[in-house]
Amino acid sequence: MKHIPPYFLILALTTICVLSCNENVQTDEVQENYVARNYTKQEVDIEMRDGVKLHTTIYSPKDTSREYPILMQRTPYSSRPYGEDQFREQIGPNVHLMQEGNIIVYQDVRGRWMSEGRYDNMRAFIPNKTTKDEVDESSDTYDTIEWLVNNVDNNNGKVGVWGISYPGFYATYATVDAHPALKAASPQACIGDFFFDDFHHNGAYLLSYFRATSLFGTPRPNNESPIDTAWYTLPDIGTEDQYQFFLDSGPLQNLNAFFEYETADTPKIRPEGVTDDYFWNELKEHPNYDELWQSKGIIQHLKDVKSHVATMIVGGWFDAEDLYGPLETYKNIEKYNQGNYNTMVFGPWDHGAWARRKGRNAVGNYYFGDSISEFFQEKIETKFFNHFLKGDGNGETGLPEAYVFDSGTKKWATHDAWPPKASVKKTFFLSADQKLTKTQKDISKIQFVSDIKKPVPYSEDIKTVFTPRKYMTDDQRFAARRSDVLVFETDVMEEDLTLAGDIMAKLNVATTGTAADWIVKVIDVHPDDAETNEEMQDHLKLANYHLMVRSEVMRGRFRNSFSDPEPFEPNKKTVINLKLQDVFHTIKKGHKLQVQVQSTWFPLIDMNPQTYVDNIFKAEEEDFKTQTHTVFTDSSIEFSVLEP
Ligand code: PG9
Repeated sequence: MKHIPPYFLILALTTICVLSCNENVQTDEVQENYVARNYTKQEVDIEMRDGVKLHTTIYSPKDTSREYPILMQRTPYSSRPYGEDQFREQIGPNVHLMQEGNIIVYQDVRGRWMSEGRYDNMRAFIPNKTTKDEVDESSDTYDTIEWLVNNVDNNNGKVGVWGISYPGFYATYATVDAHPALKAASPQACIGDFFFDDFHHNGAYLLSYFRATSLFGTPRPNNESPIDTAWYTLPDIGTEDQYQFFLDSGPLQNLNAFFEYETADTPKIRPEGVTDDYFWNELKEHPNYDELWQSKGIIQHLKDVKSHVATMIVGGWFDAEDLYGPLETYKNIEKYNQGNYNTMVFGPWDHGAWARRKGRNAVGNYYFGDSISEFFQEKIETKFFNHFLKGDGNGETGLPEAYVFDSGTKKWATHDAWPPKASVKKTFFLSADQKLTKTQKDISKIQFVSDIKKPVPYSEDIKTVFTPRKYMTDDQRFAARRSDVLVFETDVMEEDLTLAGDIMAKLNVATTGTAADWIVKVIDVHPDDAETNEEMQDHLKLANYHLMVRSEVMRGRFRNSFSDPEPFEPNKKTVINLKLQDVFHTIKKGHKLQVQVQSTWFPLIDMNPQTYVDNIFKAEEEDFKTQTHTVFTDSSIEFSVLEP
């Protein structure tokens, strides 16, 4: 064999190794059939303490020469594909954790898909259980982990859980009365409470979630029996023009027909024999924050998370679905469990975008940078799980308390607390000349007609969606030019202003009616020389782009209590305190800070009749009235500002 200089030999051997053992080379992309070629799959029905069996899929590395931790996701969205010869293209929280080798587990939660039992949408936690029949998602997780660590080959006795959105809610739930083998939990965009996440925002119903309602509200045909194909149908409103459809459909009760379930003589779109109440009924029969909704929230149960469970809460600053959940989950674990390893990561993402690998990270029209999700997956998420599941788990991860992306400067920052300890409250006043000023000018008032026949669209680009997402960074110039949207704007910023933390709108308002919604939007007005990016819709330019940074609604009846609503007294000056979820955004020098105030936001949320009725889901056509609203200029907005 011809003498080959050693360095060529090394190069050749290295090349051969990379080509032949590329299975274990950390790569950004997933090779075809990677899972099938590197993992075995088994499906088991694990018996819970009450005898109900939950369908559980276990992917184990084919390399049995070493032990692995277990990474589990519990989901209402199915652990399919079903069948031990059917494999997902990718498994686990990210491609790195898949390629390194972990035992990856997916479980259909109680009452969903192939698991037995009765589903309960956001099942309430049962504290201090005393019998085997008292079961919830905490006990189901505990029993599942107990079975896994005692029955799955090659596991190292350590378990991590992760999940995005509803699976994120189950990941949070796992930390309550946690199994001792649970060492790491990453609830991501985790639902905290359906009265403040997803279906409601401060009591206003998200009409834009209309189609998603049946996903959770339709019990399986035989309820308790497993099923491996979707049994629900999403209501078909027959048009892409969701604004016009819901404007024409009038009061919410006109939508009941979409949710009438099967009876002997009126077969509708529901499976035969469905008799249970379901989610639409819960929504329309419980318009206030009553025992039903209160019992379903998980945030209240985060006062005793055991210190053996490290938590990393992940969210997106532009997540339209679950912002309350991850922020309140992080803050409450931090508040009540001082000694725990509890951190947060918030990036410039919409719902779950951090789990996707798209190179360019943008939300709707707005571009934030390249490979931000990839950075999170490789340098943050993988490091977190490996430390606590494969490493010494002493908490020295090298990761900060808060890894947060400034959506204004488009740069990551780290803080040892969230909100940052250096954040201070800065108040801006809404003045009659529609300026946003640091000092309060004369107390006067601004009025506008809130026309129920011409509600303010929530976007210029309203499509019939499963849930709305892209609007969170939409340009707000279309709204600014309407007479029923009040605009308050600073002069051009002479220096950067970094907003870091929550925002409190302290409005003084009145209405000629007896009910009203109040919406506040915080906007970063770009200069005329801002350069447009490729994600921008054709009719838009980044020059003068009114980037919505945060928005929120307060259904006025709940201004003093979410459980005990009350009407407005016509024409009486009334206080509305509206908290907007945290932001981390620098209004850069040369930009302007703008606040918009309006009373309709359609059909993101349902139309307020503007006449007080006990239950808007049962309001009649004649209850809906155009009214004149007033904002007094002693109203103010309190920002959390990070001083340079
Ligand atoms: N939180 C998200 C969601 C819940 C309910 C309806 C639609 C979406 C999610 O689980 O993705």
